Amino acid sequence: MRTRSVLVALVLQLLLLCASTTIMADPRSNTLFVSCSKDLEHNTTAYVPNFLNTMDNISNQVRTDQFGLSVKGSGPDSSYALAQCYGDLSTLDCVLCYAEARTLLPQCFPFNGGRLFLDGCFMRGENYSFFDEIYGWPDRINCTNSAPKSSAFAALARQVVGRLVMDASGSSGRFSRAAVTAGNESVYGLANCWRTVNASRCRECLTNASAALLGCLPNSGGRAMYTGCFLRFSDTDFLNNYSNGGGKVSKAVLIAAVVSTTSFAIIAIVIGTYLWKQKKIADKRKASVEKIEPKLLNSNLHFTYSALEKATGNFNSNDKLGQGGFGTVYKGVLADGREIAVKRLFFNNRHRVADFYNEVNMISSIEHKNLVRLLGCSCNGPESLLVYEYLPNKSLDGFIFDPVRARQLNWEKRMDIIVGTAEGLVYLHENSVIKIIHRDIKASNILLDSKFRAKISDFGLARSFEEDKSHISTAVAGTLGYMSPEYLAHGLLTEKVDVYSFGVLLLEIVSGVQNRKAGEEYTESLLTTAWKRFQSDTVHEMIDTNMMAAYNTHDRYTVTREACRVVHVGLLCTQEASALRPSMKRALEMLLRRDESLAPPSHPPFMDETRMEFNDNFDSSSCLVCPSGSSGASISHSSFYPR
Ligand SMILES: *[C@@H]1O[C@H](CO)[C@@H](O)[C@H](O)[C@H]1NC(C)=O
Ligand SMILES: *[C@@H]1O[C@H](CO)[C@@H](O)[C@H](O)[C@H]1NC(C)=O
Ligand SMILES: *[C@@H]1O[C@H](CO)[C@@H](O)[C@H](O)[C@H]1NC(C)=O
Ligand SMILES: *[C@@H]1O[C@H](CO)[C@@H](O)[C@H](O)[C@H]1NC(C)=O
Ligand SMILES: *[C@@H]1O[C@H](CO)[C@@H](O)[C@H](O)[C@H]1NC(C)=O
Ligand SMILES: *[C@@H]1O[C@H](CO)[C@@H](O)[C@H](O)[C@H]1NC(C)=O
Ligand SMILES: *[C@@H]1O[C@H](CO)[C@@H](O)[C@H](O)[C@H]1NC(C)=O
Ligand SMILES: *[C@@H]1O[C@H](CO)[C@@H](O)[C@H](O)[C@H]1NC(C)=O
Ligand SMILES: CC(=O)N[C@H]1CO[C@H](CO)[C@@H](O)[C@@H]1O
Repeated sequence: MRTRSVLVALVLQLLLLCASTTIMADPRSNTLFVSCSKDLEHNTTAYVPNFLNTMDNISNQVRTDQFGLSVKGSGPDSSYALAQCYGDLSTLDCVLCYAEARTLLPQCFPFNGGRLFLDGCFMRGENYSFFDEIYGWPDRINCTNSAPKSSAFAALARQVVGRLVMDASGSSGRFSRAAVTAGNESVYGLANCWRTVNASRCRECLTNASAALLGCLPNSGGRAMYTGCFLRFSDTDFLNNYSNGGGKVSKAVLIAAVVSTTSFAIIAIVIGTYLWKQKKIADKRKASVEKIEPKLLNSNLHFTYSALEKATGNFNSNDKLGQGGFGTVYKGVLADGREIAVKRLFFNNRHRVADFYNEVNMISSIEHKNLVRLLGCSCNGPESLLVYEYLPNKSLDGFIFDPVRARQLNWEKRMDIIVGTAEGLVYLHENSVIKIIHRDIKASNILLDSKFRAKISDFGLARSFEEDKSHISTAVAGTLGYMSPEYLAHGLLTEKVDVYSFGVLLLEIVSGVQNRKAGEEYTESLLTTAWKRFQSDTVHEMIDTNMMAAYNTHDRYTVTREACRVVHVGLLCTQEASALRPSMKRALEMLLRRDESLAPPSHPPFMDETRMEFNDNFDSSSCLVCPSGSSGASISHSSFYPR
């Protein structure tokens, strides 16, 4: 009898464990709709730090509350923002959905704001207080494409949607969910207003939205995306079995919890461990600041703020070399005549400063011919400054994407840049004392010295493997167009993220075309073009004509052959499955051993948001413009990719 009840308890706990794993089931982080504001931002220098601050603040709130609200600055450059997950997402799923939204919002720049509807969360930023708005011009309904449903379904849907509206506006979390079955028809739905909208306004928003949404019937479902609320119904169960923010606790969790109180202990331990880990990471960051500071101040890595102010002529805008994601770079000349580049960081708060010390401490110990040397920093002035060696020829993007300057980079030089960049990355991944994932490899981060040798710059985003290995990072940083699908969607960070970006870079160097320029998101990406050309044996058509013009017929043939091979390696590096991408070391070997055969890229690479259908089983032996080396799948996959 006793063993039996123990058994029953065990089974119940097992069931609960299953339930708690489905709690992390689906962040629904697919993008439904992005709408950028119509006004351009007013003053970049004032706006960007406010924006970054707001995002930081919201990230911290979302991690505990599934909701964040922040205001930074004043006047036309102020940054108001809000993020909220729908009430059926668990904390972890919410963080995942938010991480995706967080990478999308900067796409609206230089417009001063935008609204993002993901299937699991909402985010909005503006330069004014919009928190009680419920209507706006981008409000819309999106109906599911389907065959018409029965009139019984339509009647049930009307009833369910009506109830959702009443329940959500009456609940403290402004959220409600429903799963109702009548006869052989089922309707699932959720309604959510932003927490800044009061009950009566919430009801108004949802009432208006529901009236429009029910116009989708007799289709099987639809979504209403309004400035102040979100409403969805469907004939399939898209809901997560988790509830927060005043909604109803899902039945499965409720029953299990009532029957077995020990289950609470399990939940408590799981949540406790999670919070404890988070706190430990935060503590570690804090501790590292306090530990490094005195060491740095006494070392020759330290520059005084006034010396750097003087060297750059008070950060004279004529000496501005460029602007990166984390700061503006100026040219400077020190009192002893040394030329330097000074990076003036946007941020200056505690958390960011920790990263900053991290960068200085880590990179100053790293030296390689293909990495920009960090000479030191100014850490105790009014701003955080990094001091780098100065490179006269600026960055690769200034050459390959410019029709005139592109001619200065013939194929031999481009090949040297490719190999140099690969060597620098191999060093970061495999040889240095601390392994580093760069995270932001792109043409503008490849600087060129006076002999056009490649030097990788901007380690601002680099972290050591130890702390962040495959860790879900809420501060997903990087540049769209170069970001691998797993990093973009899930913040999953491995060295394969750099391999992917490197692959994109290879295609850009060969073609002289930038992968995806801001504001042109719906044009075909370079990756798509390369993949199609590879399949139709027309890779030679994408080679930069500005570069080819200088070659005679015979040399053209050689260059075409090599460029084709580089495109092939680029496609291998950008395969959707990160496990199939080669390591940087392997990619370098492929580039150097020019007569080794390469396997065909086995999976279509990630292409924009929509996954496109491609013919996977093309005949690789017919790759006419890649006469030797590039074609043929003589090497099996297992020997090809070291495990
Ligand atoms: C932009 O803002 C910065 C910092 O507040 C200020 O120094 C600068 O003068 C402003 N520029 C313009 C064009 O208003
Ligand atoms: C975040 O923003 C909110 C609202 O503007 C503010 O009350 C709060 O103090 C901020 N928190 C931090 C850590 O800056
Ligand atoms: C927001 O920015 C726009 C464009 O820069 C400006 O015209 C407007 O006055 C700003 N709004 C507020 C409330 O400052
Ligand atoms: C509706 O949603 C589908 C799939 O999410 C999308 O392809 C389509 O463009 C959307 N339509 C509108 C009008 O937003
Ligand atoms: C439910 O039953 C009705 C009639 O009994 C039928 O017309 C309808 O197709 C059924 N729906 C489903 C989803 O099976
Ligand atoms: C709700 O907010 C609106 C405007 O945002 C206001 O006019 C109304 O009085 C508020 N209602 C309640 C009950 O607070
Ligand atoms: C719904 O929104 C439209 C457009 O903003 C507005 O004209 C209408 O009065 C609203 N209807 C209700 C019932 O609030
Ligand atoms: C939620 O739980 C119900 C059973 O209570 C199950 O049928 C359904 O598939 C679950 N939904 C999800 C999304 O896990
Ligand atoms: C385009 C460009 O700036 N090229 C320069 C690269 O560096 C060498 C040496 O400093 C200069 O001579 C080139 O003009």
